[in-house]
Amino acid sequence: MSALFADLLEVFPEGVALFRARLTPADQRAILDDVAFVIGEAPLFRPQMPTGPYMINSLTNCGSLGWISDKRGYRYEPAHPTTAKPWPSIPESVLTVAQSLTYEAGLGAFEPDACLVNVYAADGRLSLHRDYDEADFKWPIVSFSFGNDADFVLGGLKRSGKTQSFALHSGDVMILGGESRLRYHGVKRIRPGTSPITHPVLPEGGRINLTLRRAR
Ligand code: MD6
Ligand code: FE
Repeated sequence: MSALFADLLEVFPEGVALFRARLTPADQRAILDDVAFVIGEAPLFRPQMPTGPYMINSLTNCGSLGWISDKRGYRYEPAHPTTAKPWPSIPESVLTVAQSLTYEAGLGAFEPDACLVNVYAADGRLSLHRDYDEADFKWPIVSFSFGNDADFVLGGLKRSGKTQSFALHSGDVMILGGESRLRYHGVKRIRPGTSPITHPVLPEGGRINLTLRRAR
């Protein structure tokens, strides 16, 4: 690629689709209203990792299954770990966008049964990982970003693989599917003061990420 265009054209591996600014600020606020409802029904919590320390970000879930972690391991559960109530359902506002963009990306139909809500404070981050707790990796994962920019790292199929870094902005929707479903990835840092929107559920200087999955 010529040096002139290298900065303008974003090139990603097969199976990665990044829909920049797909959600307008009004779309983003409407989805965050639905996220506020989810958090009201299923309060945010900070899970303990099987290795001992607590996660840096707080999280909750919607859908028939929700991702949790404790000393017994990482897994999907049908109920909230402290209220013991079933997770609220996935809001239509995100479900319809996730389904149409998966189709648009050429990755077929998508029937998610789980949506992880990750809430980053200003100092939030997420270490390099791959999403490996789902039953069938043929299903993609669809990710929505809200609030401040995240410095996202996309790696290879091995932890030691080559990485590329780029920002995820509020309103971006990213899909990891196909050959890239099990790529390592993480969030290095959140960039304060970059959010184009405000909303009561967005922490000061922070960010919210939703990932829709098919767990079973
Ligand atoms: C985040 N995202 O953007 C973290 N996982 O805050 C993820 O961990 C992720 O963006 C699977 C697929 C897409 C993702
Ligand atoms: Fe992930």
